[in-house]
Amino acid sequence: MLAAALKNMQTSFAEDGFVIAQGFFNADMVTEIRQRAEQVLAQRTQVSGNYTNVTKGLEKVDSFFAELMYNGPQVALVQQLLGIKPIPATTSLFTKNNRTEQVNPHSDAKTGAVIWVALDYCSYGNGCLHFLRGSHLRQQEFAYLRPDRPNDLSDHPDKVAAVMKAGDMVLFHSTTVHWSGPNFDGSPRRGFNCFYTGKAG
Ligand SMILES: O=C(O)CCC(=O)C(=O)O
Repeated sequence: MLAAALKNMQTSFAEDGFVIAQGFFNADMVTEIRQRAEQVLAQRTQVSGNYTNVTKGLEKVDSFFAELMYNGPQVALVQQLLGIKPIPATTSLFTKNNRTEQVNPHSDAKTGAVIWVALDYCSYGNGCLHFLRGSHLRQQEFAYLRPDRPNDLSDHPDKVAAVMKAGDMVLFHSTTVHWSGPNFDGSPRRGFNCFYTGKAG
């Protein structure tokens, strides 16, 4: 990556709390992630908490995901944005097949970063991710948010809809507030994430 492009990404990540790397994964890689993740989903016997659309721990079922989380091309970029070595934690698949599947505004953890890869075209119509720009710098203000509790931030002035094509990757601080709405149009909306903590232990 060109030094200027990296610098821009670092600035967005530091100031906004998230940044999108367009076309980070090529079509073959997207197909492989999709196929392998769908296989894990097909074998799944339990749902994750309240969520029918979240499949956690893909790396425990298919070592492809462990390899990707530990050694994928995103790891170096996460390190360059975070400024410290990311510690891999877990991977998940997020589907969104019906209007009731939403993830309410929340942040993921107090340290580290997350990458979320679009496996389909994701827009407002099928429930793309939304971010609250700069919220990673205002943690106290948003500490009340929980993913399983509705809180409508759709009119918040700092809201950004992350419209993404398959293969685009968004990187965000674990403290950045994000959510995803319902799938209104019923088109596939799959996302794969890797969660990295900022420190060991
Ligand atoms: O894909 C989604 O709908 C939610 C993703 C999310 O909350 C996350 O990656 O932490």
